Amino acid sequence: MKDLSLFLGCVIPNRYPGIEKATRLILDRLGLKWSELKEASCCPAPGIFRSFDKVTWLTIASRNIVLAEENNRDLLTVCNGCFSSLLDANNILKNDAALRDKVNLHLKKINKEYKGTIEVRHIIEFLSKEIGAKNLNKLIERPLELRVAVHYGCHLLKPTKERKLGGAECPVFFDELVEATGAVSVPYEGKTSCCGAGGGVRSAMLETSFKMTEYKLDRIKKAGVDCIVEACPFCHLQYDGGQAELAKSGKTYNIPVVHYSQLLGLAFGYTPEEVGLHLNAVRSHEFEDKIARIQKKDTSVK
Ligand code: 9S8
Ligand code: 9S8
Ligand code: COM
Repeated sequence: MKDLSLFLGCVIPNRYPGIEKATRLILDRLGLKWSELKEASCCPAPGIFRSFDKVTWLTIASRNIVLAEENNRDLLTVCNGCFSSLLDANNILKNDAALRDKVNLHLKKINKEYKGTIEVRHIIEFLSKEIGAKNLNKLIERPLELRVAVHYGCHLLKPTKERKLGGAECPVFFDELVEATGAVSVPYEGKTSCCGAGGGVRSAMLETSFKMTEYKLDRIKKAGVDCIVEACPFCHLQYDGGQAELAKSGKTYNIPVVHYSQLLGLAFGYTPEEVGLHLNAVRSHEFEDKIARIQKKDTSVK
């Protein structure tokens, strides 16, 4: 396995820097060899660029991939959209010589060349395949007694043929990692449906996108959970910012939204502030008190 280049994308640095902090903390704690990918651009966002112009999408994506190739590192994403864009671009460019030539003509103008020497990973599939839920569980210091609604997000699962993660209808790999922290993944209706943000829906049809979010939040609320856990900052933004928006028209949910990097950070004993939960629009003191109580109780095996 190669060392890792961490690809942050746009939403984390601009909106939820706490997710970046949490990711740095957990990668170090896991003893992984990683560094941030310098000079990266937008992946670019798959729902927008890929839908409009294939060669432009592939060229921008390939530049990011080449930056990692130059360091001989695999790309690690912490966003479903970035994973989708970079993984699909990498697969296409590895297998389609004609498109590879087209893209390389553009890259030549900035003295770069796509070679196809690295892999694109997502934090959830990486932890699931390279460490495994059982091993991860052994590293947990503060088992989190929480009821959690896991949101996979579309791009982590689909298209299933390329993701190779065991199907999109009843996936378990993310739930297993969540349960490795001591939490319980609570089933709910519509679990694998979209949060409402992706595919340009949030940008083009904000109202429709919030209707989809409301659909999810109603069902998540019914399940009675302490928080939502996702692994995509765009889903994070949609659930967190979306609740703040919906509250303006009198719909309050007050369900904290937690990226998996933050959840694992909490289970490693980092405080809610250290993993950046205070940067969410929706803050629940009940939730933060619960985490504080869990963290005071020393349950680590001596
Ligand atoms: S980069 Fe630019 S808009 Fe975003 S966060 Fe994830 S998908 Fe890739
Ligand atoms: S779900 Fe549907 S397209 Fe997506 S992955 Fe993240 S944002 Fe939420
Ligand atoms: C969603 C990314 S994670 S995009 O809006 O489909 O590009």
